[in-house]
Amino acid sequence: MIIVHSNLNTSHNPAFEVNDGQLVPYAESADRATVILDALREQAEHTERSPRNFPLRHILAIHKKQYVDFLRSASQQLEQGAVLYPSYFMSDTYAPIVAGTYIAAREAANIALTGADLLQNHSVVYSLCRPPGHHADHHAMGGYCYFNNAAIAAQYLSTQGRVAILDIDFHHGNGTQNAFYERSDVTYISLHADPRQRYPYASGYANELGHGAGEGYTHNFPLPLNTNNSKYLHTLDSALVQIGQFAPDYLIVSAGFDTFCKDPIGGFKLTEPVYLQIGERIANLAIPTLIVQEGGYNLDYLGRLTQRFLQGFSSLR
Ligand code: SP5
Ligand code: ZN
Repeated sequence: MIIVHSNLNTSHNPAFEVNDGQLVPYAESADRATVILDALREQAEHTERSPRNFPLRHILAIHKKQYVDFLRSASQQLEQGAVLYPSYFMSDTYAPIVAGTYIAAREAANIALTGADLLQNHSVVYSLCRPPGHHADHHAMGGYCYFNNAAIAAQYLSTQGRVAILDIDFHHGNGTQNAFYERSDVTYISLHADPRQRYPYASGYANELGHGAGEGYTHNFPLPLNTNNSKYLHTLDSALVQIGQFAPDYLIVSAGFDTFCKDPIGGFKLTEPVYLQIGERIANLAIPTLIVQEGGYNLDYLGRLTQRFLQGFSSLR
């Protein structure tokens, strides 16, 4: 497997998030990328690549210019250790700005774009993006996300073919859904916790199916808390049927491992071995696939879960 990653992610390092008015340790820590990379380095079969720098216009194709400018200047003006919660361009209390946020978020988008580019020569690529992206909206950061890495890669690939996005993070990818809600050339399909019960609450319902030209090209599969392996795999199969019918040229997987039973902020009951099966079933579609890292917060297991999931794609290599 080709793995695209960068050390620049560590410059984004908020110490806390605000949860119900309380400061709690930031779940989306820089250690996440480290434990994933360490685990993948234990497996001999991977090739590491560094991202190249793509022009800003690829980010501006998904995000409003004023938002991108604000994030850059706000971030660059902060002292080391300072934290900013702006009153605009922010959809919740889970995405504070620190001094290194812009550098890390820009690099995460470059990691996704580099991965997308590598699909010219490889049938599957893993982009180890951090910070994650699927909650980042047209002009708002939120849910640990700043730039929508998967949406930026999808937009980039959509100039060369039809793109399906499969989002298997525990949380609904509201930002990604919004980016393509009125388009028929990019389909968004997501399995996630019932938004009546978990973040992002306001979207991810089964009756959100797209709008205008995009009607019928968004599909949400909300699942109740405590969903187990068999129910999850059964629902995944329905989602994969939708993708097969769309017959995409490219597949982007927004891969979050916060569906794991021991995830500190999740609420499903998936166990370690099932991630191999999830990977295998997706790989069976036999579509050129970019895997983009989203959530997953149990640092003791995150590396192993990523290993198992990527192992499922061995047939595509
Ligand atoms: C990319 C991604 O997975 N974003 C998730 C955003 C979820 N935000 C709400 C989480 C609230 C959990 N608060 C932490 C409590 C620690 N005990
Ligand atoms: Zn998540």
